[in-house]
Amino acid sequence: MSEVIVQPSFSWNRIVSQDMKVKDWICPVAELSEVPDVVLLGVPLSRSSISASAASEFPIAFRKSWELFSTYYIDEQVDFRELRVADIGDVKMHTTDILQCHTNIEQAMREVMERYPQSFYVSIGGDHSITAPLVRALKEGKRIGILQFDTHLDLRDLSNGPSNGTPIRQLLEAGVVRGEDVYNIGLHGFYNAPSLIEAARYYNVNIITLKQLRKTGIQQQIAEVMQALSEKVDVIYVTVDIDVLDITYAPGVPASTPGGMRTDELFDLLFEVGKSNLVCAVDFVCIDPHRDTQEAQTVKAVTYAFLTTLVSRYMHMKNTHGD
Ligand SMILES: [Mn+2]
Repeated sequence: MSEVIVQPSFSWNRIVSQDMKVKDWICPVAELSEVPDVVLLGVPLSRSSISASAASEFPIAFRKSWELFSTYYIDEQVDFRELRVADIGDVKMHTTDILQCHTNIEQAMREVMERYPQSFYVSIGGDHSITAPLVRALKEGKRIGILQFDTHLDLRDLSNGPSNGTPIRQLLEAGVVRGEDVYNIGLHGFYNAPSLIEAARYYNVNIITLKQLRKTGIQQQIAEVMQALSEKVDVIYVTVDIDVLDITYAPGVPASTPGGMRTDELFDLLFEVGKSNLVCAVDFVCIDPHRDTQEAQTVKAVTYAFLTTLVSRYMHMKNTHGD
């Protein structure tokens, strides 16, 4: 059917029962008769990572973790199994050619959007280089806001070609996104060179450091960012570089650092983000399952973050439609 989307090498035997697990709930797109509310796309690329990474293995590790989670969310006392989530498969990658991989990612995202124009898109990386082609596909004349959770600005110049350190720079240089519409949340410590801070100033990228976020509070900070974005953009793309988490919480990330965010903070942030109608897509990137602990603590944290985004979205949909 598609030349750039392939079926994943792993899928669950789904069992429908009262005690539903996420593995029984998310289904291959071919098995869903209705239009999905959410489309899941695996983007297994990690050749473009600056640090050696097996992030290309993450989409499968992510799918395998689904058996550990229920569709019932106790914090809000809500079961969100009626949200229709379809797994469309993985972007087909070229073995060595990164630019070809990026072309495939862009085309795959376009195909997903053409088939399901009203759905919410979740992309599972892969390293952070995948965000540039994903956002390019979304463009179509729209003004796009980017909410980026990251320990880095990802504004490296392109003299060494596209990598996981360049996606935001690429989008700014190509005029796909304006710097004033980019909000980076989570910078901390000693991990961004002065020239990159200068680039952020040059492009007017909005920086909210982790310290500032903690001072303002998660609810208020996200409300402020969403309010500001709603006055200028048509849609919001959320990109979650898991290296935003502290190394203790996310050992399975090549660039993870001390002094980062806690998992509960990321979950709370994504719960707030899920309330916005403007948010149309999210990606989770830079997780290397081969570096993870034996208990897969990083993989599980991402699945939790993904589910938190969806449950918030589901609750918001229910409230908006009143049924
Ligand atoms: Mn990044």
